[in-house]
Amino acid sequence: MLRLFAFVLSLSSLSSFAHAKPISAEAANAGVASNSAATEGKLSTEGSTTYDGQELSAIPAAPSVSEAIAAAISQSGWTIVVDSQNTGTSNYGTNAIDGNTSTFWHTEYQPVLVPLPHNATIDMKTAYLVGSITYLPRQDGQSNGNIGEHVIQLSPDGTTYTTVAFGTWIDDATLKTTTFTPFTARYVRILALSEAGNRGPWSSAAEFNVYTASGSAPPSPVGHGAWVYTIDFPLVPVSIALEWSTGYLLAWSSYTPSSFGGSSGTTTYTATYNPATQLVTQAIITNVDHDMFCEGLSIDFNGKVIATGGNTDAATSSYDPTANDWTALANLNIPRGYQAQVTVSTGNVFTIGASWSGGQGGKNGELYSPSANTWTELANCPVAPMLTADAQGVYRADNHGWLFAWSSGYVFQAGPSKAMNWYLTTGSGNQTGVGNRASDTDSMCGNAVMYDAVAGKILTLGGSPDYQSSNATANAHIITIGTPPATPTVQTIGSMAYARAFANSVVLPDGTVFTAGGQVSAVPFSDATSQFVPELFNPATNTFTQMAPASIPRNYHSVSLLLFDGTVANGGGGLCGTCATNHFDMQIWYPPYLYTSAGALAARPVINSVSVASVAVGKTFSITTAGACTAFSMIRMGSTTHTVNTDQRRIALTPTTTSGTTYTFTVPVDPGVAVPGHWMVFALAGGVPSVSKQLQVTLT
Ligand SMILES: *[C@@H]1O[C@H](CO)[C@@H](O)[C@H](O)[C@H]1NC(C)=O
Ligand SMILES: *[C@@H]1O[C@H](CO)[C@@H](O)[C@H](O)[C@H]1NC(C)=O
Ligand SMILES: *[C@@H]1O[C@H](CO)[C@@H](O)[C@H](O)[C@H]1NC(C)=O
Ligand SMILES: *[C@@H]1O[C@H](CO)[C@@H](O)[C@H](O)[C@H]1NC(C)=O
Ligand SMILES: [Cu+2]
Repeated sequence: MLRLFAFVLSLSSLSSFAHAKPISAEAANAGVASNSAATEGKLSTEGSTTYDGQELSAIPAAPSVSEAIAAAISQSGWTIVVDSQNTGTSNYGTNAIDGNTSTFWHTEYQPVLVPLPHNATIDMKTAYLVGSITYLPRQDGQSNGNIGEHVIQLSPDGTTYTTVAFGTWIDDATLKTTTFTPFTARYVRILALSEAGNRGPWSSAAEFNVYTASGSAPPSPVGHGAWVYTIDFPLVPVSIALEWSTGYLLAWSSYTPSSFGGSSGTTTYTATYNPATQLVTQAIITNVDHDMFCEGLSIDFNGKVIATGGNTDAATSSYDPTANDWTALANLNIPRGYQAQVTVSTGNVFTIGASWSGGQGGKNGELYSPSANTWTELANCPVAPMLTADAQGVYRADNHGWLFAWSSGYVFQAGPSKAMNWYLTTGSGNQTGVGNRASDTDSMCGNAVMYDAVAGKILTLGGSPDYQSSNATANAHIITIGTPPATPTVQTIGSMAYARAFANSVVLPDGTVFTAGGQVSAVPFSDATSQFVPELFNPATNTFTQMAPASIPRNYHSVSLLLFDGTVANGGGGLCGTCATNHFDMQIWYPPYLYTSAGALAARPVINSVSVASVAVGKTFSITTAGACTAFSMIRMGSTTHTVNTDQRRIALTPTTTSGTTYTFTVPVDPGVAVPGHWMVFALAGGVPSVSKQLQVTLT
C-alpha cells in the first residue's frame, strides 16, 4: 500500500526557501518541510496507482522496523556516551540502544537547553566489519529532535575516528539506513548537526542499530579506486546537475522525496550537496509549477539547467546556479516524459521522443531557443527512425535517446536503438539514417559517452533490448562519428566483464570511462541481479578493468557525475514510495589515479590560475600550474537522469606553447566539438589530475 509523505508547510517559508541560497545548514533548513502545527497548505496528495506501467502490488514492500532490528548486531552489552540527555523525562542516551522503540534518547532541554551540535558514541565492545547503521527517530508521534544533518564516524579503538558517511536525513519517523564501505570498528559515533525540521536545538533517537557488512573489506585502492563516503540525501536523487559557479551537486526527485505519480503534482523536491562543506541542504520548488521527474535535461551555453516536461509534461524550467533559482520558460509544443535532450552547437536545445507522459507516439523533434524563449517543432526530425522494438511498444521505444551535439547544428543519435541517425536542427530539420551500431541489440538504458570529442569518439555500453524484464548485454562499441551526414564507423570491442542496464558512465580527466552499477536483468524498482563491481575503460587498449565493489545497488533511477575535484558521485535508485529499493544517498568514488602505489592519497598537481574566465571557440587560453604537468583535458560539466548525460564530453588538450609552467591551448574552433557552456579544466602529472579550474566556452 502506497504511503506518501503529506508535508504541510507555510507559504511564507516555502517561497523564502525556494529562493534561498544554500549557504549553511541553518540557513537552508530555515524553510525545510516540517510537521509544525502552525502551518497551512497541503502540498502532496495520494499518487496514482501505477508506477511506470507496473502495478503497485509488484513493488516489494520495505522490511518492517522490527525485521530490520532483528537482523542487526545485538545491542546487548553496548554502552553509549551522549553529550546531553534530558534526565527529568528519563530520555537517557541508553534508550537509543535498548531495543525498545517506545523509549528514546532526547538531549537536555530542561532545566538547561543544550544547543546543537550533539553527539552519541556507541561502544559495541567487540569489533565487527560494519556495513550499515540505522537511525530510528522517536516513534511517539512527535518530531522534536529528529536528526537532519549528521556525520557518521567509526573507530576500531575509540581514539581514531574515520568519517564514513554524512548528509541529511529526511524529517519523518521512518527508519533511516546509511550504508557505506565496509569498515572494521568497535565504536560508532553519530554527530547531529541540525534538527531535521529546524524546530529547535535538540536531537532525539529511538534506536541506533549497527549491521555487519554483507560484503568483504574493500581491496587496496591501488588500481581499484575506493568508495570513500556515503552522502545521505533527504530524497532519492533521480536527476542531478553540476552547478558551474560553485561545484555543488543539485539533485531532485519528484513531487515527493521518494515517490512519483501524482498527476496533480507541480512541485519538485530538491537537495544540494556542497562538496566543500559536505553539507546537504534542501528545498521544495513551487514557483515553476513543474514536477521535474522524468524530464528531458541538458545545460545551456550559460550554464543554466534546462529541464523539460516529465511528470508535468509540457512545462519547461531553467535553473540558474548564480541566482540559485528556477524560472518557468515556454511550454513544449509536444508534451513529453523520458525524452532525450541535448544542447546543440547553435545554442538551441533539441529534444525528441518521450511517450512516458503526454500521450503515446508522434514525439517528433522540437527545438528550444533560449534567446527567444520559444519552442519550434521540427517537422523533418521524425522520431520513428530511432524507435527500439520494445515489447511495451512506443511507450518505451522512444525513451532516453543517446544524443550528441555535433558540427553545424547536427545531432548524432547513437542509440539506444540499434539504428543510428543524424538529426539536423537548423531550418525545418532533417534526418538521415546511418545504419546499425554493428551487430549490437537495442540497448535501452545503456550508456554512451563522448570520451574524445576532437576525434568524435563515443563509447557505448550495455543496455537491454526491452526497457523492462529484459536481459542486459555487456556489449561495448566505439563509434567514430565523422562528418555529418556521413555514416560513422563502428568498432565492436571486447565486452565489459558484466552485463548491465541502468548503469551510469562518467568520463574522467585522463580519458578513462568509469561505469558503475546497473543490473543483469532490467527490472525497474528491483535490486535483484545488481552489479556491484564497476569497470574502468582504458581508451589506449580498449579494455575494461574491474574496480572496487560498491556497497549499495544502483539501478533504475541511479545517477553519476564527475565533480570539480576529479572524483565521481554515484547514487540514487528507486523512487517507489515505501518500496525496499529507495536509495536516499550517493557515494563518492576516488579513481585509482588519486592513489600512490603504496595506497596513500597521491600529491596532486595544482592549477594556480586560468588566464581567462571565458574563451571563444577557436581562441586561446593559458593555465599556470604549480609544477610541471604532462597532460591536460577539459570536460564539459554534466547533468543526468535515467542513465543519459548529453552534456559531458572530454577534450584532450595539447599545449600550443609552453613557458615554464604556463601552458597555452587553443579551444577547438567547432562549437559542435567544444560545445559552449561551462567546462572543467584539468592538468595531470604522472597520471594524477589536479582539482579542476572552471572555464566558460562561448560561441564568439
Ligand atoms: C560531543 O559533545 C561534547 C559536548 O558538547 C563535546 O565536548 C565533544 O567534543 C563532542 N564530541 C565530538 C566528537 O564532537
Ligand atoms: C518499552 O518501553 C515502554 C516505555 O517505557 C515500556 O512501557 C515497555 O514495557 C517497554 N517494552 C519492553 C519490551 O521492555
Ligand atoms: C537530409 O536527409 C537526407 C536523407 O535522409 C540526406 O540525403 C541529406 O543529405 C540530408 N541533408 C542534410 C543537409 O543533412
Ligand atoms: C535472462 O537470462 C536468464 C539467465 O540466462 C534466463 O533464465 C532468462 O530467461 C532471461 N530472461 C529473458 C527475459 O530473456
Ligand atoms: Cu523513471
